[in-house]
Amino acid sequence: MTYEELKKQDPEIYEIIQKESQRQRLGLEMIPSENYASSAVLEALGSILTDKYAEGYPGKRYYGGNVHIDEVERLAQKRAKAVFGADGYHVNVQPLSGSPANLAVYFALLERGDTIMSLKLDHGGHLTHGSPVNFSGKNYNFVYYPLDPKTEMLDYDVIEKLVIEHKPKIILTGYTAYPRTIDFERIATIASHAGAISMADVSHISGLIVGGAHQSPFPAIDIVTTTTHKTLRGPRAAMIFCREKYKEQIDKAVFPGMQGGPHENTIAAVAVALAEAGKSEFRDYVRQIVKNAQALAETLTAEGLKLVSGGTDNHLMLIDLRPFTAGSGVFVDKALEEVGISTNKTTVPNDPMPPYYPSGIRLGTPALTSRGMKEKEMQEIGKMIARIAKEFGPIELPQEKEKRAAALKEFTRQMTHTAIIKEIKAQVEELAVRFPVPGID
Ligand code: DSN
Repeated sequence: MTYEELKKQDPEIYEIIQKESQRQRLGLEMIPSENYASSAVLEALGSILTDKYAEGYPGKRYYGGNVHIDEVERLAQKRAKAVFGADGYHVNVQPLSGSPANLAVYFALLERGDTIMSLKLDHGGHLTHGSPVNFSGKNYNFVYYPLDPKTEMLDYDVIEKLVIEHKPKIILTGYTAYPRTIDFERIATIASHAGAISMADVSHISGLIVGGAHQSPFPAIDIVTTTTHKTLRGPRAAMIFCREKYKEQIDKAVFPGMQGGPHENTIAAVAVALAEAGKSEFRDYVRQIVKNAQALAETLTAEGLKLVSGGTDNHLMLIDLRPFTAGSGVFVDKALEEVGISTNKTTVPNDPMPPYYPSGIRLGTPALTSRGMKEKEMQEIGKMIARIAKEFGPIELPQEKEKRAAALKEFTRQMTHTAIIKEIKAQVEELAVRFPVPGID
């Protein structure tokens, strides 16, 4: 995009976008939930469709002039069902993002106080999967299943036992920090034996599902939510697939239940991304994401780092820093940011530390794969990450909570001047500039 008019009209915002473009070019984006949308997706997102109000659904709007908007939304729905192979499902493409999509499902199908079963949050669940500080945890009775303490993977026998004990109305699968394959059919069978609704939040792996690199939740799971901006490479938005029998409840929960006017420019951009995901190149792309993740995981392990569950089957992995010391995720995350590698600090299963000062680092390969990087680059990057983790992972966080922020500030001040940071930052830039950033270059 050239931003010519923006440069003239609003140089301040233009300059910020230029600085962010440069940060993206010179750095390595390894937050597993981030990616680069194509120029075509960005053009649809920045189109005049943003000007239209369209409360309601195609064929039944509360505003006039929606003849073409209806075409956009119907096309997005048709493409969504086709690329996901979701025959027999209805899809709502209006949720503004992943959290409202999940909340709309609960609002549609549950009464306040009803029971939902989901994965423990420090084991990989999302904020909207029952965090006590989130709307979900405040309004519904979440009960949790754990990962197996030895394998750090799902144990379906334990899930089944807990479902029989707690009788949830919804069993939720699909996670925000789980590096292994999910057996959707097994979850659906457990749910159906218990008379529960099965729900999968596949936000992280939806691109892998479309590209055939992960088992599909269709036709086993009753309700499937997904964001559209992660492995799917669309704009920031979400969709809800549901069996036809839930269509009315889900649509009513999204509008008028939780949202007003849908963002039809975003829905158009979702449609463009879905068309891109339907191409054969997308299958190659997602397979490369997984190959890259495996190459990265192997390098990190060979360098002596511990990964949660010992590796990955998908696009992400979690470094467990507890073998160095618990709570050092915040230092390693800061040091990686300083060299230009964006990851995020995260809790690891049974983390003794809180989410802001956790013991792990979550990272993934979707964005780097979109830039065209392959296994060779993952090996180089893995060695850089391992050097940082080994250097800064052993730094101890103060026991006293009130001293932690100051310790992080002092760490940041000193770390930026160290030789290792300067050396790796130069290596990162040298590698990054060789690979164009989609949507920018
Ligand atoms: N924030 C997203 C993630 O990083 O996984 C989920 O909402």
